[in-house]
Amino acid sequence: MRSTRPRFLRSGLVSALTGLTALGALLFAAPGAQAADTPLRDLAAAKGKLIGSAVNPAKLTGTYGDIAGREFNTVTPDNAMKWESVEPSRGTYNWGPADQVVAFAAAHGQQVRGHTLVWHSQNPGWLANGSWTPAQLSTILQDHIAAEAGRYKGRIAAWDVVNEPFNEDGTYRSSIWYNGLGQDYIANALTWARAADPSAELYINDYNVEGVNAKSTALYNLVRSLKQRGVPIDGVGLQAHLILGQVPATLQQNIQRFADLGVDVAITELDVRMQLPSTSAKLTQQAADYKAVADACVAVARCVGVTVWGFTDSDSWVPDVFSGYGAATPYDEAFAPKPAYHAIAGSLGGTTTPPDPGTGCTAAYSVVNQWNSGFTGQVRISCAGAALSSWKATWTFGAGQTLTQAWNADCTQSGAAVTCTNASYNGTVPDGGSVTFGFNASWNGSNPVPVVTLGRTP
Ligand code: G2I
Repeated sequence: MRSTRPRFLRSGLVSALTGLTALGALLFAAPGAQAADTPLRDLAAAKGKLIGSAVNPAKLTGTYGDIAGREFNTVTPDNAMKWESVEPSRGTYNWGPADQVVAFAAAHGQQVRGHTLVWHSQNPGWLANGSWTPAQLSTILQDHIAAEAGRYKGRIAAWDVVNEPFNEDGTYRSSIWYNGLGQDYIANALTWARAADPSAELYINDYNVEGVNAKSTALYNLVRSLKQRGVPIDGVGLQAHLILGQVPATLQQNIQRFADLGVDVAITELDVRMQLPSTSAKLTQQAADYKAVADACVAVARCVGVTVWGFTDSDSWVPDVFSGYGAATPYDEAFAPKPAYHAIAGSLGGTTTPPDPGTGCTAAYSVVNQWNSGFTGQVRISCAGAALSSWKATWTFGAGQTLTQAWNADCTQSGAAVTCTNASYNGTVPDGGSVTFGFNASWNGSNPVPVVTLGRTP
């Protein structure tokens, strides 16, 4: 079985524990300090999953670069590896931006998802407007794949070799490739990609194939037939450009049926767009949608992970294309994590994020340090869309844990039930901001993460 999973460049679990210990020490030294949440990549790696984002190489500095490097264990160049970017005129290659993404990934111990070798869109004018015999077109395609996949040989974990080959009804999309070469352009592209980079996982990637429908069934039938013919195909990419509240009910079933064909599945371009302006209710629904997608991937062993198509609302294709829609990503335009971010973290097991329609805020619980008899916990309350005042966070310890000390909140425990109310100085969680409190507790045997419920004190 080919799989991207053994290729982690650092052990997520080990780095997560190392990071947690460091955070724990920080808290002991300065109990009032705000500690960061466990990065998504460490949570994902502990589950053997990938968590990624499309990235724009021109932006990989400052806060954008910090988040891209810290939170994700795979990156996909958003446009830099597309044909018009790398070969704007015939035989003249511009590798600069693509090289930047590959170098960034190497520096941050990340995989790269290559995107994309064969597509109907974003082709250079010389190619799209040329008139080619089938033999010429075939040579052009083979040369392009050999050049690009060859350049990055051994450095790309997975290639979206073929992008968006189907129409909504499951027929083949009319394109320069299908019209000129027939449906076997797909098999040939996969075969040439394997020859150029034998270690890369080879994918077909498409949108509106997340649930069981005519288009995903056409993709399913294609993959089955490619496998039967011995054509190299290792995975399918479900892009998942979704609309608020519309995660297909058959998502997990669909992932599973591809897995049962003997290929991997990746969620490759997740975003959840909403009609603007965003409200706390919409952000709560969006968090539930992100969680549903991540949960479906976590539930199927051959689902290798989830990549979001841009991690911040300031870097999303959505507002440019869907007028009046936006706010589709897990971070807002000012790089503050939204409820969707905490929902992904919750799905990956690190924190819990009950949607709280009453407050529009989320509470993220995490264990930031743990030793043989005790642990340090942290709860971060984040609000987006509305502020929260006079807050109360409650949970039930599931395995006999007992609070010994708390800071930045007044906490009491009665039996297994813990109630923490704000301290005098942090009773307001601003819209778009967060408040963090911490505690020490004892544990014995196991230390499961509880679900935190948010409320207001009377
Ligand atoms: O359309 C969303 C995605 C659907 N699946 C395939 C992905 O490759 C695709 O990504 C988007 C990029 O995120 C956009 O950034 O593909 C678009 C093109 O189809 C990209 O937009 C284009 C703009 O339309 C151009 O005006 C611009 O010059 O990006 C170009 C480069 O910045």
